[in-house]
Amino acid sequence: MRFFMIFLSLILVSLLIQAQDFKADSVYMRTHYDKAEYFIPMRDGVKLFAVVYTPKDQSKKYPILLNRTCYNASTYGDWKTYSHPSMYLVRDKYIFVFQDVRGRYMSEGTFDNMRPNIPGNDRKNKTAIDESSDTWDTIDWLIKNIKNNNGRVGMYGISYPGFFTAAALPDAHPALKASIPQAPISDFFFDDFHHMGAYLQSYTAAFAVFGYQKNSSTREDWFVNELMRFYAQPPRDGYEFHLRLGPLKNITEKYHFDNFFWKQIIEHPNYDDFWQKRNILPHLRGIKHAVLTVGGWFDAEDLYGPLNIYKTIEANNPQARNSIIMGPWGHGDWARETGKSTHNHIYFGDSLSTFYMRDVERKFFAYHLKDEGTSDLPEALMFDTGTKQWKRFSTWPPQEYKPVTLYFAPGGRLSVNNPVPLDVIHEYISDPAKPVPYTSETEGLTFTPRKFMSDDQRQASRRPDVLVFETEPLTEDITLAGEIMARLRVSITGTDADFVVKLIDVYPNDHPNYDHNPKNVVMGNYQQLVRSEVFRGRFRNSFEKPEPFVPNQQTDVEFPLQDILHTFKKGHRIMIQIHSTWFPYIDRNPQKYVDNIYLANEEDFIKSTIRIHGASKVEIGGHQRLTCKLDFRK
Ligand code: PG9
Repeated sequence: MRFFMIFLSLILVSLLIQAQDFKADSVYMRTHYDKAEYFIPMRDGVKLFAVVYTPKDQSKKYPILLNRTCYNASTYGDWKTYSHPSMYLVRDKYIFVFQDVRGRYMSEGTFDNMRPNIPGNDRKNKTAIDESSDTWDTIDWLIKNIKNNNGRVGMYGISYPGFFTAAALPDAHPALKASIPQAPISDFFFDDFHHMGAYLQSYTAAFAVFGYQKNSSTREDWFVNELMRFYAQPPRDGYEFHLRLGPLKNITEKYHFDNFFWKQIIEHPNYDDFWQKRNILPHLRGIKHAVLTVGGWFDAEDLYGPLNIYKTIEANNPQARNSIIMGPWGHGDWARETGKSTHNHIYFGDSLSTFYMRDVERKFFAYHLKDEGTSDLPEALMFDTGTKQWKRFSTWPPQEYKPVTLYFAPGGRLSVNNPVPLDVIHEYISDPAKPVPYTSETEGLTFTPRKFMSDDQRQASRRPDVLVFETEPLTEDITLAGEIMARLRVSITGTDADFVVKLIDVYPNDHPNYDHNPKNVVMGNYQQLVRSEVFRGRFRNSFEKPEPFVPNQQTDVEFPLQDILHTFKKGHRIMIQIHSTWFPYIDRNPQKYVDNIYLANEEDFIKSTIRIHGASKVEIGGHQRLTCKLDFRK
């Protein structure tokens, strides 16, 4: 008992120290830095607002760390947001600059979501602007006007600020020496608002933040009233709320009738020029400085972005020092330490966010911006979400593990590397009136979905409209690492359909529960989601030119799921689930082809029998990139 009391008091003391540290850190910023505000002129005359924190100790020169944001620079540095820098950077001393991007909060100009990049060689008009030019002009001004800087600049940002960090890479200012795009958005047709052409209905409330131009410079959120259309009396059951809402056109009539971004979404239901020119991937060329891309394996908002930004830079910029770190994190979790590192019900280890902030990010900037320390960062520092260990790779996708192909055998058996007869058929009836829930729990109205990425899938596997295939308990560990490609051979009785493919780790019956979970979260036989993706079947031949299905005609539907690094341990089972609704994470496909689902009517929503034929498979891993007909990840 005495030992227990000592142990308990040690825990309490460490928690108190952590809390004191955090409070001390906040006081530290205020006592060790001077704060100033500037309006920085861009090449077209528009002025962008920036908050600058400069170390009081002027005995030496410091690099500048720039964070460009659409989320109100005035609130950064006061520790209300996790997008500000870690305390390791604050104590190491930098000149911190937080800037409202064009059209947001205190900055002048008009906001444009994922503003299209104008390639440098196309920039005939010297006052033409984009996020790259705004960053170039900002850096140039800072270097010339902020005293005591050492002439080097680093950039970082999480999520949309991660996009602004990535968008600064093309035609970068020569003073930009180190960039850390974190959960960066790369393309809104594959990140955030859409996944493979399907709309994320779970994002519907978020449009309020991005769909209204402000009338004047402000430090306050000007879109609160529009946000309150959803949150004045927040629905406690998001599934019920969205189901009662009916077709997407009711969102336009009831909520977003004056939202410019929603209008753009519904006027561009396909991957047309509006979306293609907002894709930053094709512009990630000519990069000469160090880039570290950060992502979370369970990031429900931006997972496509970090993986494809890293791979595109790797493919197009042999001379760039380009690396990636992927941890067992949800969106932005690496920037806030919670002690135990968990994602929803799953425990992955302790202080993994501190490891990132202290041993990765801090060292990266110190090395590239201050010539301090060493850069022992590997090409890819990836967390195995099965063994719960960090692994270092010289390439990603890695070459250390054998690729695996999974086939769907009769009786719900998942066949590993053994094809099944082509005449095998599995089928289910998909009913948009009773869509498959995307969470095992009742979740209120989300701003964006998060917890489900490692959630228990037992509630889905027990439904008749979900196909389930699983192996016998594994006789040895098997590591699946790298890319994933679903290659389905389907036929449907309707004329359109979505396809959801999930890779799941089925725990053994005797797996212990985790003490951070409520008692009702039983980890025995837990079906942990490892990776999942939806594909809107109309885009199977082209994201720009959708096509209806011919009823009952066998058709190929191929699409990538995002990468993984997961060891399925001995005694666990590998499971694949396939279904056609995933609600309200994803909007319901009417399953009767209509030109624009955002305009569909109630009567367009029909039941459909979905058949998955024997030629279907899921390919996982291997060093070679897995390609398919739609090579949109340029
Ligand atoms: N990528 C995240 C997001 C973008 C747009 C809507 C909602 C979320 C983010 O910037 O947090």
